[in-house]
Amino acid sequence: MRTRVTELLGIQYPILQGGMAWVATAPLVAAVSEAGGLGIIGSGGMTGEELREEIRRVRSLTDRPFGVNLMLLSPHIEDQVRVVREERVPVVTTGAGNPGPLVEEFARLGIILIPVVASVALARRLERYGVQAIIAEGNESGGHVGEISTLCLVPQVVDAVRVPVIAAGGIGDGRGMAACFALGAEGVQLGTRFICTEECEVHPAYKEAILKAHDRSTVVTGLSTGHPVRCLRNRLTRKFEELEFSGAPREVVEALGVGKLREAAVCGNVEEGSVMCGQVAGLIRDLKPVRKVIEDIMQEFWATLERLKRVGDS
Ligand code: TUI
Repeated sequence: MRTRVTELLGIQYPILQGGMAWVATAPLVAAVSEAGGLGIIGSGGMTGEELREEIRRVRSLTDRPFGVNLMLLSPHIEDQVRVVREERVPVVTTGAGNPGPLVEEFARLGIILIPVVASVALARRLERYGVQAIIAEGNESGGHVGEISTLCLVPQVVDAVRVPVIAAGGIGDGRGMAACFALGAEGVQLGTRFICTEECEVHPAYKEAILKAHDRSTVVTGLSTGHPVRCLRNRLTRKFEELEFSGAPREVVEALGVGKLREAAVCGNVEEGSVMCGQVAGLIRDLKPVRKVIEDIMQEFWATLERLKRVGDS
């Protein structure tokens, strides 16, 4: 399969694995790249030197292209940028902010920078800066979210820019991928689907919680802080709701979230921790190897296109 995304990244399938903090570590990243997609390290929560170790761990497992996601709100962002530069990581994705100041330097070093955006305005601005592709992420996604749904955001970004657009948010199978291609995307990024894989190192209780989830299991907390986060409804999110509805000051609401993703992802505390995942959790019913996830998505993608060709035939 060839799209501008497979050509740009040198990969077999236009499938990226979201760079999820505390979740997307070397075994998952390498497995996705080995299976023909693009694995991406989630650097949020890592120091610069921890990131360097993770990059080297990926390189010990695969020779294929891979990426690093830089969470722009990370307290270690400057060190992480230095490490990415020194290690000559082939691809960098960014989230939760505007990576404008990095574009020129990364281009000079041959590092492909693909920002995640949640609005048309930022997509336009970053194209002017010179990024080579854009990930348009809808509000269905897990973790830090924007306001616009994937169905509405992706075609608006596709119409606004000339660079290839990768769709993210709400994609869990080949039907979702086909839907995004119908909107004009040339690649997809999936996070939640890759959590429920054998290779993902997240705590087993985190995977179990996603497998048990249904369509209405996720909520967005932290809207009042300006940093909204989608995660599974649990004791922690009920505390967030109480605080936010009672009009607690921003710092108090923000303090409740500190360290909670690690609490769920590493310690497996899925009641008091933040189980970040997308609305697509309700669609994910099985835990399987990464290679099978990618094969099944591609098989269903082609079957969907065939089915659509026959729409209207009696
Ligand atoms: O970054 C994400 N998702 C994330 S990051 C994360 S780590 C975390 N850990 C603890 C608490 C909270 C978060 C978990 N999930 N997705 C990419 C994304 N970026 N979605 C939306 C945006 C975004 C939003 C606003 C990108 C740019 C933006 O622009 C603001 C500006 O400066 O114009």
